[in-house]
Amino acid sequence: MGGDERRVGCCQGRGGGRGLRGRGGRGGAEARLFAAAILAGDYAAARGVLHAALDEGLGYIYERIVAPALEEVGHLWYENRLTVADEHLATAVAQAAIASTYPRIRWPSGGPRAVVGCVEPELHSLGARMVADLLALDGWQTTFASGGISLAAKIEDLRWSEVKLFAVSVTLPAHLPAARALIGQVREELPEAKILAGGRAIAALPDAAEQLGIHAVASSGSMAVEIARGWR
Ligand code: B12
Repeated sequence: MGGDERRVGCCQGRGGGRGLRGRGGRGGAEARLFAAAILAGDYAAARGVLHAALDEGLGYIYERIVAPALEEVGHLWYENRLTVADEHLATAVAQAAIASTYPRIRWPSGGPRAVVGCVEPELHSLGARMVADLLALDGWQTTFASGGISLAAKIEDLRWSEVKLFAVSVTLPAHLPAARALIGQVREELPEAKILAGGRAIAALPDAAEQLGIHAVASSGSMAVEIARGWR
């Protein structure tokens, strides 16, 4: 890949995160192995790391292995040590490895309805996916709206009146106005629903819950699960 390509990636944004430095213990070692596997495009190795840790639960896999490994990818990208193509490959391999664990997980059915996703045009959907999966494992009937929640388009098929929890993920600060607008719509359409938000842009916002007019913010999927238990 040429030098120019290196300059048009995530490095245009701010903040590379701390990557894997300083992360010890079992999770740290697994995160390092997983990072090496996804950066090498080695699906079998990436899958192997996650399957070996499945007994610890999906929360452990997401928060101790996958998230720090992706943070490391972001860090290398930020430092111009990866191309955009490298980053895309690493993300794709990580997503495929995560998906390979799904058939081995016993997913509960039924439960109160939750909708989780990102506001358009946010493409950072992995964090939202993790939150959706952990809520589903905790007994929420979860709809993952992927990289774009459009109320107008989804109002029919999601049976909004039954939605008890609406969770939105925002990574880029530039997407906060769109998130604010969506939240306003949800509050109007679903006055009974609890609204939760998270993601990098939310974490960087002082008094995010107050500023956005929502019920709570959380910095991880497991924290989201804890908060949502009080709303069932
Ligand atoms: C993978 C990735 C991408 C992929 C996303 C693929 C996908 N399907 O998600 C692609 C290639 C699309 C991408 C694109 C871009 N990216 Co990018 N990307 C990343 C990377 C490497 C990893 C993100 C990730 O998945 N992390 C793992 C997840 C699990 O972490 P998380 O989202 O924070 O989620 C956790 C918590 O925040 C929380 N959470 C998240 N959502 C929610 C929601 C709720 C309700 C709750 C309760 C909790 C919660 O729980 C999660 C689990 O613990 C990061 C680096 C990094 N340090 O994060 C850069 C990064 C986020 N990207 C960045 C940038 C700049 C971009 C681009 C603008 C690049 C460009 N020039 O085009 C575009 C923007 C695209 C868009 N319109 O959104 C910057 C953002 C800088 C900033 N301003 O903050 C980063 C930080 C890289 C950097 N510079 O260091 N990116």
